[in-house]
Amino acid sequence: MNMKKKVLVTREVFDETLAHLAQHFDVSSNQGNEQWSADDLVQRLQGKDGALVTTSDRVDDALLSRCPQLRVVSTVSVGYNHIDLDACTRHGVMATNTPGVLTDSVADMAICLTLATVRRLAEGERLVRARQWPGTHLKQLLGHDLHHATVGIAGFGRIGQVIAKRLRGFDTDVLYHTRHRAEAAVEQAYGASYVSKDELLARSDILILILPYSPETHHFIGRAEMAKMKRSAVLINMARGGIVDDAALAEALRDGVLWGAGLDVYENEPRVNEALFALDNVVLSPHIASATEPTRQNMAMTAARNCVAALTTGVPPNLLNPQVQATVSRAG
Ligand code: 8YV
Repeated sequence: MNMKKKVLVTREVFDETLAHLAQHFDVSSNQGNEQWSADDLVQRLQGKDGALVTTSDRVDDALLSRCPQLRVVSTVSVGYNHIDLDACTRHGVMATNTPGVLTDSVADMAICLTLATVRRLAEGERLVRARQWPGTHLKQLLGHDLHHATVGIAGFGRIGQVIAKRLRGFDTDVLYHTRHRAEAAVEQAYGASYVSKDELLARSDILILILPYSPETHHFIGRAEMAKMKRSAVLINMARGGIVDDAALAEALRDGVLWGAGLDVYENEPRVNEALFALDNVVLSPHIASATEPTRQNMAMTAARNCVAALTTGVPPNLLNPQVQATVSRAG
């Protein structure tokens, strides 16, 4: 009799996700959403052929060396900086992600966090909830406008481009900077102009970060970069913790080097740099850019489909390390 392959789901997912996986595999899942240590994860992965993981699971050489049966790591995210792709390839493990299905929701949230920050929404909400609102008056909680602002986007992949599309509705001037300049037709379609990083820093009233995290983009925005920005500028981090030096940001916000910031992601999540809590000019959002019911459903189902394809056909959509196929065929 053919033994079913075994799959571990490391965090809570939807019933539909589990039902889809269960059509093909023997599935164990963490529906209680417990926080597992790296060792717990390795223990639970013993004998598993596949894993559905999230951004809080680190998949590196140390883990893969201890899980020799593993053939696929399917992350329920578009970002994959928590997965060492070279190590996966060396160990013959396919790695997949969920691009596309979260683009629109993350772009919506970029606009949401930008507006919340420039219009001081969280600060105002705190005032009302504290029962300290004295009633409206002319100079209360004065913010900045998004409409007609110059908005910079760092990172111009799928999500960056849709953010640019959304921004057109606000009559903004959109600048962007990215490693590989987009084609003229793309720039024209999204109404965005390419500028150098220095120009992006100097000209943006609002700077939205939506670039992938890697050793090259670590502290892409640090003290030196903040000093090049306008003192009236607002920084929005939609990308990954570590792209901004959060300690330097807290100082810049405290000292008036920047006017405000909106953060959906943090260095060392789920910890948040303590200095940020003391500041009113930062909006702190708990990494929810993709968190709508349909989008999270789609992400989980995309990850489940990736896992099924990897373990049944060996050719998953959204394969991040196609080189692995050479490794696997050599071994086979
Ligand atoms: C998280 C994200 O993965 O897709 C990404 O890269 O950062 C988010 O969508 C989310 O927390 C899903 O678990």
